[in-house]
Order: sequence, then structure tokens, then C-alpha cells
Amino acid sequence: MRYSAAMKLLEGSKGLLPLKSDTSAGFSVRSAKRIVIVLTGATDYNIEKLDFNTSKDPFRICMDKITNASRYNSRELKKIHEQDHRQMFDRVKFSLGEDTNKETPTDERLNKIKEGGADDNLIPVYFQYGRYLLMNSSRKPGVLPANLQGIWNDQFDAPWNADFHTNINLQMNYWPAEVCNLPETSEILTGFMEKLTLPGTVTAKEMYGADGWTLHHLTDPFGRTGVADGVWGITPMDGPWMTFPVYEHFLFTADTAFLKDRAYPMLKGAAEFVLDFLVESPEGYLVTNPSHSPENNFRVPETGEVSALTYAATTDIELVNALFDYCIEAAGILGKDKEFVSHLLEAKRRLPPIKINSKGVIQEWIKDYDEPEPGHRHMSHLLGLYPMAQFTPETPELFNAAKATIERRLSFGGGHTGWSRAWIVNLFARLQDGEKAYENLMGLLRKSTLTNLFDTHPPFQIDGNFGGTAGIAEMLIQSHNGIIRLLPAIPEAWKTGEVEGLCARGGFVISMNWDEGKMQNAKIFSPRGGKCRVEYDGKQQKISLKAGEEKTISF
Ligand code: FUC
Repeated sequence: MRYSAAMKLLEGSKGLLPLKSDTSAGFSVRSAKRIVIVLTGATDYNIEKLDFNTSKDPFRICMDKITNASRYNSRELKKIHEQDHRQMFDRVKFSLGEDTNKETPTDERLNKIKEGGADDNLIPVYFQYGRYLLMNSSRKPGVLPANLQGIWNDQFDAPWNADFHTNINLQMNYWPAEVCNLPETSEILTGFMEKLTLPGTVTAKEMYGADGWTLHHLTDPFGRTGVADGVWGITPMDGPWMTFPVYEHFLFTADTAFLKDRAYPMLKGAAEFVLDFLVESPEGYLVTNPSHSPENNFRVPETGEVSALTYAATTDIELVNALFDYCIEAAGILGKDKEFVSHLLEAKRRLPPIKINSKGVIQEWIKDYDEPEPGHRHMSHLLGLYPMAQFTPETPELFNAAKATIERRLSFGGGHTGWSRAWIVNLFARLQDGEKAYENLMGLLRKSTLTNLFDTHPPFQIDGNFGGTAGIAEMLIQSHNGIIRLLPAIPEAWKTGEVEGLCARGGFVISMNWDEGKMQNAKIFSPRGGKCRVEYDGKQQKISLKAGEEKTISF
């Protein structure tokens, strides 16, 4: 790989300095009150091929960018940047009453929270910051998706190679994309996923003799889809899982052309892989094998040994169920693939059930194994609660067991990485427990957030920012399983608030404000037209909208 970087002093006491091209070059500035430096970098990477393009000259690219930027002064550059992102950023407004601390520096505000104080008006700042980070990591056509550090990796040898971990982290990066009205960002992910299906087909065929495509627990800009990192890598179900953010784009936008041309072919390929990969277990179920519950271990009862690999870890059963459900739903909408759908239905009937174990929690593995690390950071057997919607108040036993599962994880020190705590915020929001969601959001700020509001694993890892932003949205609005729920999980502390422009599945945009914890006004807008059910405080309403119509909802 070839790379280059360049910088130029744009404004300063000595005026413009010539660009130095070699890496050891630099410049010194003396007696300057204020300087403005433009800097850039480039490589010969070619995203279209997920490979290098040696005919690209990174230094030339840098020079062009610097020359272009140098045509403007710093005020103009700032204006160009603001114009570039404002139209996306301003789609969502969020406040929790008047922010009287606006002028206080962010680090001081955060420190106050870390010391046990309250400053709830920092929540909208944190929320909008997450949207900003996602927009800037993943907005313009031709860029890679947001990696573990977004675009803010500052190390040559970055933690976890600044790659794309696909057993929670890359998915979490895109949790806020749709609900927070940034659909362009998830299109970047879709484009990348489409490219991965090619090497993913080779992996499916060569490793498993299967049709379709898949990938394992991480990938990179060069399209890795095989196993990496030893035993943790043996999880071919991350291909199916990575199709869900793509399908969510359809669910939120109701764009059937996107479904037909982009989401459905990807989902179908993932389902073809799974159909071939499933084998019959000793109990007569159709199961994934090998299988593991991401990065967690159990004790083998006969020997007491610690092991990771089994068959049909609960997460896999949830993933297969969701994948098949989405495929069946999509094929129905598109009116195609009747025979394929009947295969999926047949296989679904033969999957193992989700069990509640002897401790009253969702059983993580096919058997009720003892767990050496009960506070483990991953909670993959709760995917069925969030981001999927398999455990709901309509399945009370699983719903309550899911709650007990999180509580058990937390009681053993769970949620100790930023992303893990952010996931817990979303899980409690889905349980419609606003107080617990809030408590864990505060935990995220207190224990896993750096002074500039970056999330920390530790070290700095951006997924917790995106998970945290999605969690706040999930407290304000939910739209799974055919109902749009308004303020489903707000805590006592958020008595007054206003939010504008959050998105709901079905292609709706919601704005609302509340006072003394009670809804005042709610509005729903539909760009494409459609019908939905909206619920607030246990009361439901059916609403029908024409394309471009907005209605006020009163409860
Ligand atoms: C997953 C997590 C780790 C870390 C890594 C990048 O494998 O288990 O905690 O976040 O991704």
C-alpha cells in the first residue's frame, strides 16, 4: 500500500508556506497568535475493488486536495463544512428543557456527572454528537463504513486494527442510522456489504460447501470473510446478522425499489447459506454447527473444561429466526420466491426453541451450561430483545427472562466496556424501563466516556457513542412489531422535552413535546404515504397519511 500525507500553513503570522512533501518535513511558527493548518492524507486504496490500485498516486491526491482547500480562508472553509453537513444534521432537534449550562465547557459538564452530579441537558449534546460522528464517518459516497474508531483513529497500529468487528460492533455503529434520520449513512454500509457478498460466496462454498454467502466475526477494507482471530472467529452467522441493518433501511424508508434491488438479494443469499449450513442435531433439531455465543465460554459438564464451541448457541437460533422472518416478509412484499419461502418455513419449524434456564434467565447455549464469566460483556442471547424484537410484552416469559438476564449480567460486573453498557441502555429501553435505561446511560457517561465525549472501551472505541445515541432514541420512540410507541421509556428526570424528526419503521417522521412527563403535542409525517398504529401511555390510534401529509396526533 502506498500512502501520503500533506499539510500547509494556511493562515498565520508568516503567511502561506510552501507544501513540504516528504514525511520528515515540517515548519516552525514563531510569535503567531493564531495559525490555521490544512492537512490531508490519501492512499492508493480502491474501494470499488476492495484492493489497491497502483495507478493511483496518493501524493498527487493530497496535493490536489490541499490546493483546492487553499483557495479559501478558514472562515470560508468552516462555512463550506457547515453547509455540507447541516442539512442532514438539522433534521433532528432534541432538548430536555432549557440548557442553562450551554456556556460551560463540555469536559466540566461531564466531570460533574462523573462526580455524581446531574446535568441532563448534556444528554441532547451527547445524542447529537453521536449523530455528528456517524454522519462524518459514513456520509459521502465512496467511503468505507464507520470502523471501530470512526475516522478518528490516531494510531499507526490501531486497537483491533481499526477494523470492522461484525459480532456486535459494526452493527452497533449503525443502530442510530435510521431512527436518527441519517439514512445516507446506512447506504454506505449497504454498498460495502454488497461488495463483501462476492468473497463471502467463496467462503461459503470453500469452507462449508454451501450456497449463498457469509462472513465471520470481523472484516476489513480488503473484504475478508473467512475466519480470523482463532476460536472467536468461528462464527459464520455474522454474515446473516450483517444483513439486518440493510433490511432496517427498507423497514424505515419503505423503499421497495431498495428492497428489490439491494436488500432482498443480500438477505436471500444469506438465507441460502444458512439453509445449507444447518444440520440435524442429536435431538432432531436443525442447528448451526460449529457455533459459539460471541466471545463467551462455558464449562463442559463432563470434564469441567472451559470451551467456546458447541452447536446452536441461542444467538444463532435468534439470528436464523430473524433472517428467515425478514426473507419471508420481503418475498411476500415483492411477490416472489414461493418455493424458497416454503423451504424457510419448513426449516424454521425445526429450529430449537429459546429456553429459560435453571437460573430463570435466557439460556445462552443449547444446554444449561455453567458460565465461568457471568458478567461477560457480550449479551448475544439477548439479540432477540434488541435490536430484534422476538421478546416482547406479548411473550411475557421470555420478556421477563430477558430482564433477569441483563440484571444477572450487571450483578456480576457486566456492561464494563463502553459498547456493552450502551447495548444495556437499548435493552432496558426495549423492556420499557426508563429508569434502568437512564441509570445505565449515566453509567455510560460516568465510566465509559472520555472528556471529549468519545466512548471508551477502554481504549477509545466509537461503537459506544453510536449505541448510546441509539439508546436515547429508543427511550423516546420505538417502532418494532407494527406499532409506533411514543415516549416508551423516558425516566422521571426527563420531565420536559421536545424532539423533532425521529424516524419510525414504515416510513414515518415523528415530532413531539412533553411537559411534566405528559405528552403535549405529537405530529407524524409521511413522505411516501402509509398507515400505522401509534401508541402513547397504553392508548393506541390508527393513522392514515397521504404522501407528504402531516397529522397532529392527540391522545
Ligand atoms: C469485540 C469485543 C471486544 C472489542 C472488539 C473490538 O470482539 O468483544 O470487547 O470491542 O470487538
